[in-house]
Amino acid sequence: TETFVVGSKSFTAVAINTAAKAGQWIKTKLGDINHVGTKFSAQDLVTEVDKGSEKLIRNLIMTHFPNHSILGEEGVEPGPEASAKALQEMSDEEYLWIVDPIDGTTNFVHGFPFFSVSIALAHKGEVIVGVVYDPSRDELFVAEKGKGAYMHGKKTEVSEDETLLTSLIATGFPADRDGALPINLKGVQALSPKVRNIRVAGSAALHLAYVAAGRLSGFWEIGLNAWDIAAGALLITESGGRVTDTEGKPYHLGVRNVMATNGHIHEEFQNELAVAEATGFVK
Ligand code: 2AM
Ligand code: CA
Ligand code: CA
Ligand code: CA
Repeated sequence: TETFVVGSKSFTAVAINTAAKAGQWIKTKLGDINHVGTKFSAQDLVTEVDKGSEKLIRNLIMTHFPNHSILGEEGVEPGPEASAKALQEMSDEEYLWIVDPIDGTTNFVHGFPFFSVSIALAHKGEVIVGVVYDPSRDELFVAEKGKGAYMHGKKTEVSEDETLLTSLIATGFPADRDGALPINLKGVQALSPKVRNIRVAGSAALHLAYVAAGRLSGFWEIGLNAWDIAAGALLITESGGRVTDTEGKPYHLGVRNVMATNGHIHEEFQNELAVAEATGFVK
């Protein structure tokens, strides 16, 4: 339809080709990093590969859609305030590409093969295309608003788990800790006795793609940015799942505390997080 195609160039085709090209390039750089820098805290890492991947992605998108806007992690000053401001300034753009050039930089630096490239396209603030690419497994997840989500031509569907008891879920520990316990540890305390098990694998975008594909039944994380979530959120809703903030409010680009499930366990999941919040557990 007109929404997705300009001339002969489909938005989705450009998103797919760009994510695939960036991911394949990243993979050639694994184990070949000369310098690891830090951003907002000692645990907040960045490499020349993050920056190179973002450059490659920006160039490809700009070649095809020169009048579109691009919000990319490495084009924004580090820290939550700067990224919220950058999103706010750009969220009114008609077409906004939202890019995480490597989601899971810590894994990339350590050679732990769980990282991804995340590319979303928003039209007037609503995500219409989402692509998450995992170069280590050559798995590409793609969703178009209203048209479903796919992995290599096969429709993805969320899991059928009806309760936490049979659910494998995931979360992420934030980089900006500076010696403190991760903020979501009380959520881990509340949920861990209720679920089958919990994974903390290090790429929010890929965790979200796994919820879409039914490999995980739920995921939550505190303090993320638009580029971590936008593509994965569309993958999940187009696979039959549900994405909100941790208070159950509908997902939008400004959501930082995200909760995503197969839909069936959403309320139970949210109740346990609320219990954790109310009763405190670890501080
Ligand atoms: P990144 O690898 O692109 O930086 C891991 O829990 C998740 O948190 C990853 O998706 C990671 O994305 C993200 N992350 C890392 N540092 C962060 C920070 N300083 N603020 C918010 N999210 C961060
Ligand atoms: Ca980062
Ligand atoms: Ca990220
Ligand atoms: Ca990143």
